[in-house]
Amino acid sequence: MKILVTGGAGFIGSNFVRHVLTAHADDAVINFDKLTYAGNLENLRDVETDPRYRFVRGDIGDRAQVLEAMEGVDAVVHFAAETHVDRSNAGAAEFLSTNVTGTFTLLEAARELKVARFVAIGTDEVYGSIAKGAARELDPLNPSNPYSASKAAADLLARAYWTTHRLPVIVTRSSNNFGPYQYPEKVIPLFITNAIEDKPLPLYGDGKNVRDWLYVLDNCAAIDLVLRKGKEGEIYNIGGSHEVENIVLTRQVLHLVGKPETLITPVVDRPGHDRRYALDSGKAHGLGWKPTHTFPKALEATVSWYKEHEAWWKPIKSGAFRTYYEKQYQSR
Ligand code: NAD
Ligand code: TDX
Repeated sequence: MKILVTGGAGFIGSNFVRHVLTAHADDAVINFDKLTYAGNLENLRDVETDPRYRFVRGDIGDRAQVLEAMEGVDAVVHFAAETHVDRSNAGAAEFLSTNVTGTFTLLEAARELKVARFVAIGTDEVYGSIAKGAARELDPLNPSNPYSASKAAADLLARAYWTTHRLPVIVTRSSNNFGPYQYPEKVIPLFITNAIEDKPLPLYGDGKNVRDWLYVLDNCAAIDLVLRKGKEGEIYNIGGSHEVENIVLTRQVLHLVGKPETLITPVVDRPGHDRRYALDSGKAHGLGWKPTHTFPKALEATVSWYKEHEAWWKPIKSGAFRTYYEKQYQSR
């Protein structure tokens, strides 16, 4: 299978590219990525000489670039997005252009080229905050922030291309991922790297917001299965089934890094901060997928990875990046 992966230089995308090249000897991957602040070719240094892999720098909103890259592929797996909630709260323009218009451009191109499979990577955030129970695929969408609203728009647009045009679209909605190569603005890599550097861990609000954590390699396995065995026009929730309060997670990170809890620093809450996400992943389980990594072991492996890969994250955390979270920290 020849697969066009959008956003393959980002966190989940790069793990997915590596997964496909490792698991499927006959597959080829084109990684189409704009290389925004979140895209990093270091994430795939180990595969860049593989003859089955090709990188194309391009913008999913650019029709000509998209058509050229998509020509002749069997499937599209679409990860490319603006992904950080705090950034979307500060300014949402890029979220709308990439997540909504960019997805539209890809869907149009896939329709024109009659691509046989289009997997649109969505998120549990589209369901909004869930006080009790777990979201199922056909539950109403209720996004709270500009990021999740833009993802909901993309998700609905992708589904409309199935309903109206019979473009063979499948949507996955996963819970919070963690693991190697995650940009250190997201809570787990931010807290691990801050702890390593003896810097404060800025915990939003009362620290009792709950996220359902999924190891990135388990998500890659699920997406791969959906790509090959999923049913056209369907949505699949992909949850880790491991809910943790942020304060508990923060203590676990500090324990694994070997740093004191005095580094925990309460800061003002994120506006519109969703209290809890939870997914019912029964449908994906029915397809034959289950997470194979336990949360404690996966978190330990992730901490070790960041300890061993300072050369990857230290350059990212220098310069302009620092001002972003320190601004929040100072405003408490
Ligand atoms: P990321 O921010 O690490 O990477 C995004 C990638 O997309 C980067 O390589 C970036 O350069 C690229 N990109 C951005 N705009 C582009 C454009 N206009 N054209 C081409 N490439 C562009 O993201 P991630 O955390 O790996 O998330 C990947 C996908 O999974 C996203 O669609 C996100 O909404 C979804 N998702 C993420 C999580 C999570 O916990 N990280 C959970 C659920 C869903
Ligand atoms: O400094 C922080 N302090 C803090 O308390 C940061 C960055 C986060 N948090 C809290 C907010 C959330 O309750 O930690 C939790 C996780 O925050 P993020 O890592 O920003 O993730 P979240 O907002 O849950 O969104 C993530 O999961 C769904 C991804 O960024 C999205 O791309 C994905 O769709």
